[in-house]
Amino acid sequence: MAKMTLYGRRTSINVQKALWALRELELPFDWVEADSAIGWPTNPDYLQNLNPNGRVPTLVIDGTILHQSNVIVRYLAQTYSPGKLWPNDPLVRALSDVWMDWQQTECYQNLTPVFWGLIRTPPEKRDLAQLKVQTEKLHDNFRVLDRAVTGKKYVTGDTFTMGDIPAGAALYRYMAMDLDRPAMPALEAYYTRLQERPVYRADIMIPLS
Ligand SMILES: N[C@@H](CCC(=O)N[C@@H](CS)C(=O)NCC(=O)O)C(=O)O
Repeated sequence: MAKMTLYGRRTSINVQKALWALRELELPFDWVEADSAIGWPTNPDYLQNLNPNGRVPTLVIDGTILHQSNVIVRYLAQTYSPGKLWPNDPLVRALSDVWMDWQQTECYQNLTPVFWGLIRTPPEKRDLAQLKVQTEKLHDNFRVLDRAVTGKKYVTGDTFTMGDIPAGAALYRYMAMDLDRPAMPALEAYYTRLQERPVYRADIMIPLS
């Protein structure tokens, strides 16, 4: 078994994806809490030796350094969960990838400003007009996911795969923020289904602020 060390902080959605994959697969790893232990993101050693982007997560595997949360999830799935988190059928795997990339592109570009605007900005400093526009776009993103999981248990069908990890992490944020969400029954059922997983409840569903 490779020696793995994850650098991150629990409140980061990108770290949560890596953490979810590691814990879902019950893999042993060392955890380095970025804020307290290494003074992220300004620590020169971290920038120099681990992640020149100054971001988390970083996963070190037997001395090899991986950045990019979705890459980390894919690596762990392929290495430790072939045929399960990593679908063997290339087309099903591509479908998992669709939802991983959806989270990181379509969804994230709206989730980030809404999350920062609502959760990390004090009420008196919020740009409400801008927030309203971005929130509408975010609802549209999740309408897309709602359609995708209609008639399905998970994003690719009946089986939980790596594609559910980024989408599920983003979904928690969407559901946990105080937003006037449109009714999306399939999305709500999917969210309930994800909550059957102990790791989701323990590591993803944590207080937002
Ligand atoms: N594309 C990267 C993005 C990583 C990222 O943006 N991480 C955030 C935390 S969620 C971060 O480190 N932010 C640093 C900053 O905001 O200064 C990934 O998926 O890992």
